[in-house]
Amino acid sequence: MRWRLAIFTVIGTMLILVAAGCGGKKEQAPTGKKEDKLQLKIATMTPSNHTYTQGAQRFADLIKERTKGRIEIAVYPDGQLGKGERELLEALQQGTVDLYVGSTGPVGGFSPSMLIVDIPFLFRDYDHVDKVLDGPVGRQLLDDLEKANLKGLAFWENGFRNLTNSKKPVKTPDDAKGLKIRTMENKVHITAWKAVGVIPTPMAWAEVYGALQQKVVDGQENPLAVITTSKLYEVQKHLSMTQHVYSPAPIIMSLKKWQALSKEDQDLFMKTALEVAPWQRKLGRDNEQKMLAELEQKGMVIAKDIDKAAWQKAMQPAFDEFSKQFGKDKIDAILKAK
Ligand code: EAX
Repeated sequence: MRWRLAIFTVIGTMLILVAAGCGGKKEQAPTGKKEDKLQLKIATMTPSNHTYTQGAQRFADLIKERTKGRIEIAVYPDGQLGKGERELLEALQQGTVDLYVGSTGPVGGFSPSMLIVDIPFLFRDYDHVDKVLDGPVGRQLLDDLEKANLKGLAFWENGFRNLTNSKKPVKTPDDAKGLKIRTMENKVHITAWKAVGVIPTPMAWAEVYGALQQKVVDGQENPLAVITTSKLYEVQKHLSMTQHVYSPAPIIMSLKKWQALSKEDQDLFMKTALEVAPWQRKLGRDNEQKMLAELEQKGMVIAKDIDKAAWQKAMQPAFDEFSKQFGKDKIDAILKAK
């Protein structure tokens, strides 16, 4: 009898040990540890050789190098992930696209405070731009994006915007009266062009080349880097160097995706985006003369000696209306930035 009890005791003990052992082998859930690989997508509306996309590629290369390949960011230029910048920003909010580099034009529709940068003739020159956008005013505008489920990392550059058209030489605001000009989906731009006396036609960027080609609109306005790399010289004859608005180009991340990063990775993304900013801005600034020469060589007729004071006066109603909306203190903080 005793020996039976001993056998049952040994078997029971073994069964308990085996059960405990199996239970301990549960699959380990992913820990989100450093070694977990992460693949992200960054989108631009402009071609591979445009400064947005060159900056995006440099950002991606640095992140891959600094995380030893753990984080890989694929660059999608040319509107591959959306037909316009507004659609890309909506995709960031949903988390279907992770990062974006693009004009502030449509951003004001998501974060109203950003509209201030699109006020005509607000920025004097590049030195003034850098002082404002790399200072507290710029940082606040980027931080305000969080209310729209977007994470603003840094201000990169689109550039000073110039008017093009297919109809006639335009030097003064009166020359532009009656032209149908495509604008960004931005109420400051629309107000400014209405004040000049043109017919503003807001449109997503992907539709602009075709609209110019089919003469649905007579003209558009963009910095030289966009005019050259998007080959607008193929559908536009006249360039007027109005430089009427400075267009920043923030690099923005989906807030959802930002919050999923470790603090260490968040610091790396922010540091790298800020580090790429001067490098990306320099690409456009250093090549302005080269781009002008290219556009002339491609057959564009360029009005360079523009009376900017006349354009500033013509767009003053937009300046006045939006200065009131934003408040004199905010406008002065920009105008007086040292
Ligand atoms: O961001 O929509 C525009 O005119 C923008 O400047 C262009 O897509 C580059």
